[in-house]
Amino acid sequence: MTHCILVGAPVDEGQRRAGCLMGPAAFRVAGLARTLAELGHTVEDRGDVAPTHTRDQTCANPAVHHLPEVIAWTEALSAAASAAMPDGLPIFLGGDHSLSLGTVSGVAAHAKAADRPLFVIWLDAHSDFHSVRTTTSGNLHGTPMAYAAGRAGFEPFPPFPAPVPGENICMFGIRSVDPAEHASLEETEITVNDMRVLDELGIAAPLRAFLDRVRAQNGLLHVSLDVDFLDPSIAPAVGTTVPGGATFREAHLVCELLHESRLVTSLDLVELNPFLDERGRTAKLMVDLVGSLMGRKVFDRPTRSF
Ligand code: 4U7
Ligand code: MN
Ligand code: MN
Ligand code: MN
Repeated sequence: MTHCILVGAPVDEGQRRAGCLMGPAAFRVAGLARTLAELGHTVEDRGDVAPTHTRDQTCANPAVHHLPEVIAWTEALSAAASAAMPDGLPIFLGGDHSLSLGTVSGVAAHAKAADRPLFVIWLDAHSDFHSVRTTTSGNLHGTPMAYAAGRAGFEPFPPFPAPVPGENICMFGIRSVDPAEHASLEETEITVNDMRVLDELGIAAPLRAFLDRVRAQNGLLHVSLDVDFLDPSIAPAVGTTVPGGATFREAHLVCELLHESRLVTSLDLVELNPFLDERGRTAKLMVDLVGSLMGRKVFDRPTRSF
């Protein structure tokens, strides 16, 4: 039994297609709390975070938009995340992926205080490895993984509390990487399991290998699930569709293995744009995946020793 803490993060300013702000409401309507309760967990809904004030920040890259708003969200969500961590397993309901600038900050601050290493699993079509300087779209939802890794070029943002070492970061589902992200990723130890890797090896072997490392180091594990990790044919409610994504079964297997590991300590659900959904199917699929991540299974398997 886990104490699950729902934290709404209706962030829309990290990209240009309005609608992600309705995400937290859609997750609630799709039955997230009920799904968790039916699995035997306790659920506490802390409502939606709201940034209190914006300051007049600027940066040298003219493409960047909504910078003060995204910084204000980062500060508010970082505080909400570090406050929730000691109390249970926070599930952050997005909101676009710029919310992870804040959630991973707060989780990293908590990990530092607890003197435990932080590991991050990034389930996404994109690597989100731009800095504020390199982004050409100016959409800050393309930057959070670089911020958490301590990459340079985030000057207007608060310094990241405890950068996550590259060896502690593992990406899955990647199939859209911009040249500047590519160059920068090459200089890191981050494991990028792109779709080619998943096609050849399947998702289980590389995921287990990473989970083994988290366990060996008694790490905290943050999982960030972007809707576009999934193939757009099963998850249409997203602004940045990229063909060739994870299938229904692959996504469920990831979640089942994550549950079996018992290692996950925080979770982002991001980029759901309910305005683009078809009768709530994407919201329902995401809730279903959380169900698998939190213990729903058809049969008990003898737990494989990791
Ligand atoms: B998401 C992109 F150019 N790289 O920077 C950019 F392809 O959170 C996409 O993963 C970013 O959905 C996608 O705008 C951010 C683009
Ligand atoms: Mn993303
Ligand atoms: Mn993405
Ligand atoms: Mn997106």
